Amino acid sequence: MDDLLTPEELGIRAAVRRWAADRVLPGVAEWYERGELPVVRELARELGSLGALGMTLEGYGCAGAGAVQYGLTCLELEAADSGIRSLVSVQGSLAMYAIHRHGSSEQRERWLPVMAAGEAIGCFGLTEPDHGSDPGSMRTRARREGSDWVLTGRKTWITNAPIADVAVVWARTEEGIRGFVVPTDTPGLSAPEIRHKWSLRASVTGELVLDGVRLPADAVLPGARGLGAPLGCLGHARYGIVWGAPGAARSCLETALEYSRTREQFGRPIGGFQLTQAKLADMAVELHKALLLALHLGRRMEAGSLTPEQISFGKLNNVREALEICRTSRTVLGANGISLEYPVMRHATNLESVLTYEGTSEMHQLVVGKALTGLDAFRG
Ligand code: TGC
Ligand code: FAD
Repeated sequence: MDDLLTPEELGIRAAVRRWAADRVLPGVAEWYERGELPVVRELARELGSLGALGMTLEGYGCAGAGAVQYGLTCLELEAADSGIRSLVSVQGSLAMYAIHRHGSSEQRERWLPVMAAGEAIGCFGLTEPDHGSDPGSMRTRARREGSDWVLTGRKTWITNAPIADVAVVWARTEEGIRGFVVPTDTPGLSAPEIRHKWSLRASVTGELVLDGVRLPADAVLPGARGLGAPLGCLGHARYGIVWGAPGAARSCLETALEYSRTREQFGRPIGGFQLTQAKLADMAVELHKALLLALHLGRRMEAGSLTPEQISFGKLNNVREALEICRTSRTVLGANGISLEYPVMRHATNLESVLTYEGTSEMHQLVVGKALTGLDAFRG
């Protein structure tokens, strides 16, 4: 694929890979085991210096990079750990993207420069305890009191919520679904952490509990009206996952390949057995197909012609195949495959979340199914 990338794209890929090798790989297994991301603020600032936060956005201290440069960044971050790519996706593609696309100039000036620098962390609250795949049925409400807005409800499974400085919260109003920019120190807002996860353990996840959170009139995102607004932000984040998931798969395949050359059974390296080679060959084929698909979608995004259905096609294929590669790599490592001394099981368990968040694989099958048949099957 390198022949299809520009020198600038190759340079960004190399810089992010170096950063991840220096700053993530040495600590990530321990963070994962502890179920913590203790250095998250430091990492966020460093990612800001790399230009990785709100990377494709223009102005406000953002890098204004191309879609493929952003994709390669996601690839290299997820090759280290999906949790780090998640941090960047939620900050840049969800929270910053929502403010950049739908915010007032005051909201942009207030939040985007500090978020691009990694000085402030954002989160994006769409999912609710009773409404995940079907966010259009959300119950969180924003009602007017004089010129103020008062928000009541509960969001759950929100990446970064417990450490966020600002939350983009989606709520039902008399005018339909609207988005709100909520500083997390606003009275009535709390963000308890969700613990005991067996996936994305090096990522902070929590709830957003909104108990009569009073906000001034200018907290609403003026440009966001209807469910299409949050779903449009999801398109951008899903695109990042199309690139990121093959990064996790690449790390697993590289590990399995190296292991197959050195691990001996029955007097020879296991890589010398045809059954192992069939696994390695199939994994390499699927990985490179996924990368070429990501690149194709990236070029379409740069040309302004990428559709939501094509993003669903990419997310469905690339996460599903990446997870399969991680699971197959696990078998190549035998018992060592389940150890944290190798990255394989960590990536495999991470991808179980990636398969579910940003739209489950079933939702993306239904989006593609609707595009093929013209029939909407979301409601039976
Ligand atoms: P539907 O009637 O189809 O659409 C409502 C309006 O939205 C528009 N639209 C989109 N716009 C932009 N991009 C998309 N992908 C869009 N999909 C739909 C649509 O045109 C319509 O606009 P308008 O103007 O006509 O009103 O809505 P529906 O209720 O039937 O639902 C469709 C469905 C199921 C595809 C949608 O609800 C969906 O995508 N559900 C999945 C929910 C989801 O992905 N949640 C993710 C939460 S965030 C997250 O997981 C972050 S993890 C981050 C990390 O750590 O990396
Ligand atoms: P449900 O919607 O209850 O689905 C359960 C099962 O039913 C799935 O297999 C689903 O595909 C299937 N199903 C549902 N409807 C249909 C149908 N019509 N036809 C066929 N099958 C169907 N959300 C945010 O808003 N912000 C975040 O930052 C965020 N971060 C997350 C981080 C992690 C680690 C995780 C795990 C989740 C995160 N989420 C976030 C939530 C995520 O987006 C939701 O989990 C996801 O959208 C699915 O919703 P659900 O879990 O409620 O599953």
